[in-house]
Amino acid sequence: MSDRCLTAAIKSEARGLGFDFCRIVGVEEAAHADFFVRWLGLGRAGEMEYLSRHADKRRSPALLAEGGAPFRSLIVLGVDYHRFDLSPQVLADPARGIIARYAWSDDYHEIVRPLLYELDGFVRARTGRKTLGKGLVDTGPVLERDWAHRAGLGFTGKNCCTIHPRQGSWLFLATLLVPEKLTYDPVIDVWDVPASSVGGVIDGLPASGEYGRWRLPVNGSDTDPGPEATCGQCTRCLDACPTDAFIGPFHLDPLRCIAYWTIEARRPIPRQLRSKFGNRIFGCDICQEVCPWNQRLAGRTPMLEGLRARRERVAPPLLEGFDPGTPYWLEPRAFAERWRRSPLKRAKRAGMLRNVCVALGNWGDPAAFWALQAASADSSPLARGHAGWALGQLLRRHRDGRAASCLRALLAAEQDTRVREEAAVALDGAA
Ligand code: B12
Repeated sequence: MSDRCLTAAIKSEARGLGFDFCRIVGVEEAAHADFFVRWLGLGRAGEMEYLSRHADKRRSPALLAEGGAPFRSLIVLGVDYHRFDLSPQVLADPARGIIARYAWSDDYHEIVRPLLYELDGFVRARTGRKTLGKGLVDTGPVLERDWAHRAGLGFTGKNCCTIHPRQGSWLFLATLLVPEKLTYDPVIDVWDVPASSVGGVIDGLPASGEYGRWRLPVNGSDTDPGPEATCGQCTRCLDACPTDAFIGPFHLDPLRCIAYWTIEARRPIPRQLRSKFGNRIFGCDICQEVCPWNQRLAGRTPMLEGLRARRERVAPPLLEGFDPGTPYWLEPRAFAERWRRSPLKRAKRAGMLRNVCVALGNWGDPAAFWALQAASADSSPLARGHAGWALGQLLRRHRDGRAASCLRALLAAEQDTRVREEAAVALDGAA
């Protein structure tokens, strides 16, 4: 089979397996490997220690071949996960906890990874290769957005996200490395975006008629992508971030990012950030929700069954998980059952209870008292500490005597120094 036929067969198979996008590039050095090293050096990875491993492989994915022939081709795949948008009323309802879109379905890692190996099996069946390719979806040392950009699957926006000019940025990325030489997609430095796909004039972006040929900052520098950057002068994502997590375009500091704290971090959320989290209890989509490239999308049904949004995972009422009938924030078994196959499992029950306490504190309604009282007696010090903070919010706003007694009781009985400190600060702050 010629390179060209094999490439066409792979793309058609990828589509058949449920991938929305498939572009192929030759393996070379990652374009922003140096930026990544500097980013790590600034301590941006926080608790995500896995990011500092295998620096050489992250720079040169060819090195990921273990024993077999070196990888020559990188197949970049995209799965569209845009289902529907939440109404502004739901988004702003402080009594609900908003979950990031990517987590509305079952865990994409578990669904997409086997498909990568199915795709690899398809290639092996045609080439007779005995060794395995390497399939990665968020799971290995590959700068996935760099490769998506390089392969022309989308461009990197100022919010760091890979944006497809027709589908927006609600995309999962995945890569499959194989030793076969394939026919590579041309590097795109001029996108052909039909003016009709852009709904009217958007502030800071060129008028729709100007979209026909819109240059990518393929050779732009880290700090100055130049006037031809695909985000134009638009800075909505940078401006909308409630925690000011963007140091500048293309540069996020996770230690200020709601997604980092609510998904990855096991430590307490810094007190000065908590009030800015609003009702986001797992991940955050704000820098994508405001992006003009995401404003003109129609919802769609996923090709992959497992990636269907499950309504009960979108914006659950904050108090639901404390109800004796559905105590999923309080009881490990109820948590495991309610969030089976969900990406929320990554934060673990204690991490989720921490996040929910922050949202309850931000809601600040006296109705949250009994839930916070239960959380203040939880087995996890992380949860107890954040319950203390949230009780402090009730006390501060409503002079809620129940909150004050609960905090005093917590302070009297607590052994953990951090939790004691939270309770003391909460009582002090309200004094
Ligand atoms: C660690 C990680 C995080 C961290 C750090 C994110 C970050 N921006 O660094 C945290 C926990 C905060 C996070 C959050 C989210 N993540 Co995340 N995350 C990752 C992971 C595992 C590694 C990313 C990484 O290496 N970060 C280090 C920084 C330096 O790299 P980067 O953000 O990719 O930035 C690139 C650009 O800034 C570029 N760059 C720098 N300067 C310049 C200049 C120019 C001109 C250009 C063009 C590019 C450029 O270089 C970098 C390398 O490519 C990837 C999977 C993977 N293996 O790549 C998923 C991944 C990036 N995450 C993903 C998702 C979905 C999210 C969230 C939307 C989840 C949510 N709703 O809460 C948010 C989005 C936050 C954001 N705006 O980035 C998707 C993104 C898909 C997409 N369309 O872009 C990925 C690819 C996972 C996947 N397989 O689908 N994530």
